[in-house]
Amino acid sequence: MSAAVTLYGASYSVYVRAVRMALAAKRVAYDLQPVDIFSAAEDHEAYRKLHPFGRIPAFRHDDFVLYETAAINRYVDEAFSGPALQPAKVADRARMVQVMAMTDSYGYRPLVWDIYVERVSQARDGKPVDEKLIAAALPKARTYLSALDALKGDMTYLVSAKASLADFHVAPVFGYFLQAPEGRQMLSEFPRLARWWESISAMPEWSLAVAE
Ligand SMILES: N[C@@H](CCC(=O)N[C@@H](CS)C(=O)NCC(=O)O)C(=O)O
Repeated sequence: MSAAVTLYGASYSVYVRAVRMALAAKRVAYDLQPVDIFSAAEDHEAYRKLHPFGRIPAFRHDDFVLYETAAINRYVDEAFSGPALQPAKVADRARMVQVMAMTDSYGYRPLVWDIYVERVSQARDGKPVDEKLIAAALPKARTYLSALDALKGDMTYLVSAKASLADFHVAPVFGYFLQAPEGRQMLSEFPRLARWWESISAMPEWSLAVAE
């Protein structure tokens, strides 16, 4: 019998990983239905019925279909028992939403695409590396890390003393950024974020999220 919960996507995707972290934290069993959105060989026409914008992930719980990671993770937290993944205090919950939105708007592109993909993935595939793109992304990445560091302050996790959906949203972005030497160098400028990365990447949720 298939699980009531299906996550559509690929294990390499930062957004799929964010949802897998939440599902792991809530101990929800799920099927990971492979959708390799970047594969030209796959026909994604059927998938577009689930996600009209053709991004991953999409999510199904029985008959309920949802896309957009922030919405999926909020649903996962509220629909299933287990530890609360959103802070109890109104202000902390607002911070959580802020951190997730600023990661989407200002972090994902420079850290993952402009720095990790150019420096690590393109080089690994023997493709030309766009040094200008990397150089232009570095100040954007520093602004993002600086803002994240200021919001986190001395708390253990990004928006409260406990890991929340904000941490699960950001961790996969760091997971790629830190594979680039520029990412590791920049993190060393932010010791509080470096300690956060040590904590979050040691969580079983992280290992489960990146598993093939
Ligand atoms: N806003 C979407 C973003 C999802 C997204 O951009 N996923 C990437 C993979 S990490 C994707 O599907 N990219 C395919 C493309 O850009 O064509 C969400 O929150 O789920």
